[in-house]
Amino acid sequence: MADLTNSLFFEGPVVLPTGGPLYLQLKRWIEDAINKGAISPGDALPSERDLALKVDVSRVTVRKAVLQLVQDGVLVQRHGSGTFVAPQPQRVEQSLSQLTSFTEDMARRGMAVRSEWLDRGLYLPSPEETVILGLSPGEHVSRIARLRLTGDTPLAIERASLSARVLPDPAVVSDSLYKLLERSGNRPIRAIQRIRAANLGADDADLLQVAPGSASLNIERTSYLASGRVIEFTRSIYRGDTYDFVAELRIGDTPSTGASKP
Ligand code: 16G
Repeated sequence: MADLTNSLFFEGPVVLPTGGPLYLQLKRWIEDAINKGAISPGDALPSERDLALKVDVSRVTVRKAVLQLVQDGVLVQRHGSGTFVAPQPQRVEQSLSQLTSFTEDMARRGMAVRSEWLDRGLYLPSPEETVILGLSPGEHVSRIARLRLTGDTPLAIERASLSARVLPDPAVVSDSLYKLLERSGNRPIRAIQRIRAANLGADDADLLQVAPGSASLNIERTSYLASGRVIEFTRSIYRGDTYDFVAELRIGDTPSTGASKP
C-alpha cells in the first residue's frame, strides 16, 4: 500500500477537468487518476491538507469531493488511519456451459455466500412473467429478490420469478433456491441465458456499493425442467468489476470452408 504524497499522483502541476463546481472537478480528477492506474486499490489518499495545498483549493472543497467518492464506493475511510482507494474485490470466473447455482459457484471457489433479502412475496404476474412462465389465468407468481454477497462484498442482485404452484411460500427459501427446488424434484436441468452490458442506475449501484453508472452484466436466465416446462425466470445484475463469464467453444461438426460448391 503506497502513500501517495510524493508519488506519480503528485508529479507535475495538477490540471483539473473543466466545467461544474470545483469539488466535482476535483472528484473527476481523482477518479481519472484511479482509472488510469496512477493510484491503485488500497492506496492511501494524501491528507486533506496536502491535497488542498497541491491542488490549490480549499479544504472544504477537498472534503466535499472525498465525501462524494466515499458515498460512490470509490474511496473508503478508516477511522484513525485515513482515506484509501476502495479495494477491488477478487474477480470470479463463471462457466457458461454448466447450469449451477450461485451458492454452488461460490462454494467451488471456497467462498462463503450470504443473501440479503430485497423482497419476497406472492404477486399478480406481469404479462411478461405470464408468458415466460406459462402461467394459467389467475395463477400467482412467487418473486424473490436478493442481494448476493461474499463476506461484505456484494456481487450481484438477483430477482427471480417462479410460479406460485412451484413455490407457494417464498419465505421458505433460506440459503439456496436450487437446493430447495431439488428437494421437490423441480431443479432445472437446462437454461437459456441472455447477457448484456449495462450501466448501473443509482439504486442498484448503491446496493452493489459501486459508483452510479459503473459497468454491470445483466443476465436473464430462463430455466427448464426435463419436461420442457419453464421453472424459473431470473434477472440478475452482476458487478462488471467482479465477474468473468467463461465459455468453452468447439469447432462445429461440419466446418464451412467458405468455398462455394460447383
Ligand atoms: C444463479 C442463477 C440464478 C439462480 C441462482 C440460484 C445466474 C446468472 N443466475 O445465480 O438464475 O436463481 O443461481 O442460486 O447464474 P441459489 O441456489 O444459490 O439460490
